[in-house]
Amino acid sequence: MRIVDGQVNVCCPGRNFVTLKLVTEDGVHGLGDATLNGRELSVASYLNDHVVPLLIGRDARRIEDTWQYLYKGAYWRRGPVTMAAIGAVDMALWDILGKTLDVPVYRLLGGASRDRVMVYAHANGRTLDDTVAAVAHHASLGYVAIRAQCGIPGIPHAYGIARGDQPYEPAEKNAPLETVWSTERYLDFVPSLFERLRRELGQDLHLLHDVHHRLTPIEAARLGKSLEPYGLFWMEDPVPAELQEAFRIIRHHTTTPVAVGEVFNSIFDCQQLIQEHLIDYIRATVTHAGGISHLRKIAALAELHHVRTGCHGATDLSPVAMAAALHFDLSVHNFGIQEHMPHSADTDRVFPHAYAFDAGYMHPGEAPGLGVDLDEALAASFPYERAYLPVNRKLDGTLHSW
Ligand code: KDG
Ligand code: MG
Repeated sequence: MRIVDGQVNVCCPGRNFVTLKLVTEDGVHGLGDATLNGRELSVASYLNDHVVPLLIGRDARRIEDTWQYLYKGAYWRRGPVTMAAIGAVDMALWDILGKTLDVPVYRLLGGASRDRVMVYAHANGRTLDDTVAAVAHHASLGYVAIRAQCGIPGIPHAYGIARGDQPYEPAEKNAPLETVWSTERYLDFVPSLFERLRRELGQDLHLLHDVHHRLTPIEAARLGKSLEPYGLFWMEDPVPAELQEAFRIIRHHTTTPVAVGEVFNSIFDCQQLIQEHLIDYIRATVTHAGGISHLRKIAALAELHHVRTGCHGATDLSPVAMAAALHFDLSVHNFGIQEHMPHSADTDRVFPHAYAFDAGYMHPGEAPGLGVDLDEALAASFPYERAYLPVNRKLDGTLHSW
């Protein structure tokens, strides 16, 4: 079953998406998500100029061999651009295999380990009142797990807070938004949010919070300790994770569970974090961590060390990634939770899909392959628009980690 064609689609139905489509000699096609928020065209070029020509004529069933060929054969290993490109090829090949065998991909991954996938919603507000109302609203939609982010008094544009009545979208058209940050104000304020959420909404909801790499290890330790009374499901990305051993400082001081990994692109980014039990949830995704094949290896390492999965699922991952993540989530034994930010109506029309949400849980559906398609004619009506993630500065003007 030879690959005879490969095309890269770039479209912007509200935000940019890069989608790889591989076609076999039998006319079967598979899709992979290659979206790298703010650097989309670099992956499109990597695929078009360097990867697709190598795939023509290869056997589409040799998924692992193709993965190794692209990873080891490049000489320049890892990195977000390379791994997003390899991830897209991997997803597309699993999609083709499922369609060829007429089964959903999760059946090829060992079958369902659970009947449905618990997801968490995003709730955010500019004030405490708004945020409590947003969490209550998402609970009324059936979500059993909700991430809460609140505006911080004295910090305009705190991370994760929607502007106006728009759904939250971090990328800005044309040039990055420059925001300011005060760790002192943040650390003083955040416990009051979770104190109110528990007081008004009770103990039953799983509550999550994303620190977005903003703290030093000892600051993160203080935050985790101050949030212990509110029993968070997790504290996400407390510090930038380039220095894995820094997580030991957080671990020494707090029992608040730690989640990390949405920016990781290989097992080597989390090897120490997992093997030394420094985290509780690994958030690497199918798109940025080399596809379903590589993410399964990360999950297998994590399973040995009592670490569960919690895949990134923001709207800058396309419905193709969402579908692939749900097949992975349903099958992998040490699944923890899946992030769910609903896509815009335009995005859902461009990518018709079989997966569905019901009362706080999702399922990938029973369609063969990944169960998602690309309406290329509709996608062409939403051309690419340059966009960037915000840049973050401290009050004194120096650049802060994202
Ligand atoms: O591209 C960056 C976004 O995906 C990121 O800002 C979202 O932190 C995020 C999350 O946890 O979903
Ligand atoms: Mg995050």
